[in-house]
Amino acid sequence: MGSRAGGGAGMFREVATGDRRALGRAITLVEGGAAGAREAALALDWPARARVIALTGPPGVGKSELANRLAASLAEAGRRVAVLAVDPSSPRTGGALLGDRVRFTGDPGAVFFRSMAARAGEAGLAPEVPAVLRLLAVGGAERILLETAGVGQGDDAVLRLADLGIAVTAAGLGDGVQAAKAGLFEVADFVVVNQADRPGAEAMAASFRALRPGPVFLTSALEGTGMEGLRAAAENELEARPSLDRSVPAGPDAPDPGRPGPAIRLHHVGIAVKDGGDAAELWRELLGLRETGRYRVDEFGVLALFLAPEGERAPAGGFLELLEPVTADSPVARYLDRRGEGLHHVCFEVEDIRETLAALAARGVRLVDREPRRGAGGHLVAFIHPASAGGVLLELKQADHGSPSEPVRTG
Ligand SMILES: Nc1nc2c(ncn2[C@@H]2O[C@H](COP(=O)(O)OP(=O)(O)OP(=O)(O)O)[C@@H](O)[C@H]2O)c(=O)[nH]1
Ligand SMILES: [Mg+2]
Repeated sequence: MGSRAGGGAGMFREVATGDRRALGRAITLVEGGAAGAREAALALDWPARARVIALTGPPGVGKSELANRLAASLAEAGRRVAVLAVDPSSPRTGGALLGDRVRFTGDPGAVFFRSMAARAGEAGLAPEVPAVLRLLAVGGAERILLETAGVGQGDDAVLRLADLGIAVTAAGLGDGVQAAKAGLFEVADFVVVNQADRPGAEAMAASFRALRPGPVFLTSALEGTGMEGLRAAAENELEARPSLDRSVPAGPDAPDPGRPGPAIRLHHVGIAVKDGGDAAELWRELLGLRETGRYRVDEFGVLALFLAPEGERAPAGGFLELLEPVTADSPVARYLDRRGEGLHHVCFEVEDIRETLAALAARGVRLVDREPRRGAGGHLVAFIHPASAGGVLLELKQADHGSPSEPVRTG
């Protein structure tokens, strides 16, 4: 595939030779908003060898330190590495390769470090980030570590730029697990509990393991422990999964592939089960379905496990949802008592759940919920009575148009 806009290769010809000063200058041009620079960088072809690992999480948990350690570990394993820290509080390194604490015995030329100011008050990522990533990739990096801070809305945007998303938190961060429920820690591929040298790290890692299906790592970036395991797992995961399709640039400038969505689509089929783990194993053996997320939904007294075909994190054809009751008065517990395991409900996503409920009520449809309730992942859902739906318990869910790469956190 050739460059989409002729200027890209020309303006940044030297970057592709691996010349670091040329790379530094190119990034400065993009960062400074030089005319045509961002477009030219975005027009460069993404080299297939280059993969992006995002490190994101609350301020001060040790992301920079961890990025340095991981970069050193990758470089010692023979990778060419770039670190891009998008962070106002990142120390200006003045060209230093790695933080002082990191003793690095590999080829000093193997790591390129760059920090970029995050624009104050701007939600999400600076629009320059996708262009700078492309320059780093063209400049020869095989692994690009992208560090960003934050826990609020829009943080998961960074995960859409990455082949592998790592959410970092730290022991002793009191509300860490609470914040995790908000989303970032659910959608990240890996969770790292850093500062394992401090009390409470093990317990925190255990709570994350209970909360999410993906791997959870304990590290001390200060002492350098846990790094080899993290590096090896990251490399394995990158090997196992296909590269992001970067033929269309992602990021703030990219068209949102989730909008506009269809007015209505099948989201999942719910199955009542006695034991979610056993049922997940059954479906894995039967059809190779994999768990993409699990949620304790107190509103309904259930543990909900979402399954999808391997490699699909937001299957267009819908999920399978396994519902295991966790309280005796859960509707699913009553269902199991009466009818045993089996099909429980079908869920469709709709554009505007309140509007749909009002329209159905106006037509005399029997609703279980007149007002939406909070289902798995905090999404708005409502049930329609089987008496009005051909004997099927029907769930409606407010569509959220998550990007295709983002697991849908819902029930
Ligand atoms: N005890 C301990 N301290 C750590 C560890 N990792 C980092 N720190 C310290 O925590 C502080 C913050 O580390 P950074 O790496 O700057 O954290 P950060 O997440 O990048 O912070 P921001 O970029 O400001 O969001 C520093 O003083 C580090 O030395 C660790 O594993 N254990
Ligand atoms: Mg930092």
